[in-house]
Amino acid sequence: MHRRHALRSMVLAASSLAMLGGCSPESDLDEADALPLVSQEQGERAYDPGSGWRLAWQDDFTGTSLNSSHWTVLTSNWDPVTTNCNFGTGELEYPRAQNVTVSGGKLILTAQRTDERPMDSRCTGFGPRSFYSGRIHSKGKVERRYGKIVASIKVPSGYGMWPAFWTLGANISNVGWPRSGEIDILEWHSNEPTWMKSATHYFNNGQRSWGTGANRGYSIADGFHTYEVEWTANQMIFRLDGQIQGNVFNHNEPAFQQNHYIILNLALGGNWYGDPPASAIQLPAGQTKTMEVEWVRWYEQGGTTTPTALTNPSFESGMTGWANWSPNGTAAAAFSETHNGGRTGPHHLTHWTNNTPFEVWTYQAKSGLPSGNYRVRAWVRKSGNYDIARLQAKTCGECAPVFTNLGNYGSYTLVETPTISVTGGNLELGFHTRATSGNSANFIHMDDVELIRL
Ligand SMILES: [Ca+2]
Repeated sequence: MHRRHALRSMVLAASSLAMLGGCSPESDLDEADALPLVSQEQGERAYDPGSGWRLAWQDDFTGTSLNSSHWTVLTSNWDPVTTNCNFGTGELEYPRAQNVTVSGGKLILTAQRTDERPMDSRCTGFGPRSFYSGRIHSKGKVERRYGKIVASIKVPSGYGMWPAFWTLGANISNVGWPRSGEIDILEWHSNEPTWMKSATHYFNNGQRSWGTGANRGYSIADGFHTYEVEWTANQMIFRLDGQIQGNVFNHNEPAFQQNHYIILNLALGGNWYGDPPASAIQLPAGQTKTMEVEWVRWYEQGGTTTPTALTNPSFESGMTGWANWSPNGTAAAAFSETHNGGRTGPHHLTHWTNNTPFEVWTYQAKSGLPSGNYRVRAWVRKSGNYDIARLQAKTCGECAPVFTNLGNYGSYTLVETPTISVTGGNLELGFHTRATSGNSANFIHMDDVELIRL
């Protein structure tokens, strides 16, 4: 049941390493440099996503109640989405509706100690909880993929406080954790109060975790800061206050090519703190701790995305519109078009090997494109080992490509390249693969290619 236990330890370790390594430009600030609390306050709408980003969804927490078309409030220490007790981490709180309020333009999650011994009947083996607190999620209501997910949040200080702003893959009820994927944008731990701790958790031949952090140089608790992930098809960048950045996470797992939903919660204790007793938590009876959220926003890349017409993008007309480049004539051993299992229509493109080494670049050349920023998208299934497996684009035959390395995807998965700037009107786009060994289990199926102008 403590399925997030190992990963939390890894997050802590990763963040600690980041501190020792001095990765952050702020990490050498000492106590004398600490700024007064008031300067930490961020004004409403102080955040600028930068050019090229369009607001796709937001909640400003106006009015006097939570927007139920955006959020579901948890009212138990049993989570019906992930079907676990105490959220798999041994947290000490019992979420309930009256500890989730909206006022003054903010969401307020309030924690308080209780001796009422609340406990869900499905969690009797875990014993009663010692605190009430607030926890909301957007599952089934706000689920999106990619973009910038940002919030302005004030986390409470004190030993045992575990506020979090994070996501889970929307398919978690079907595939479970960690196959669903998890993006921890902000977690806060009182032992390292200057740090925004960020992490990802996913499955790739077992449970994998990756962690980073961004260091403000003074405690980020008790003041508003913006916490952000910039998530594309192949990369995540985590930022504190729009500027302080941890390491970059490169990925191509299916977990991060699908919709995620948002979770905001204020946990207490649990395994990230080494499972302390309730008596150790710095929240006396009769007092409260609050996690406050001014706004949450989800930005999309691009102003309006404009599809550009391609010839035969779904391979329903053979190889019309597509060319193959291959060194040493190896493409014949590698390239085929099959009639089985197209994502749309009966046909798709296949690159595969039957133990014969090959390399092939199947591409469509476009000319006369309006100058601008473009991305290529396609749906891919893939299995086996390749030396090169890329969806890529380049502005001339000898130009350096932008590309996304393809992961292994059991079902058709939408992938996209990084942005490429086109100024001369020309673009070559498609799939570049190379394999030196393998068998019939080595295949890539590709279908429904799109060229998008941002
Ligand atoms: Ca097709």
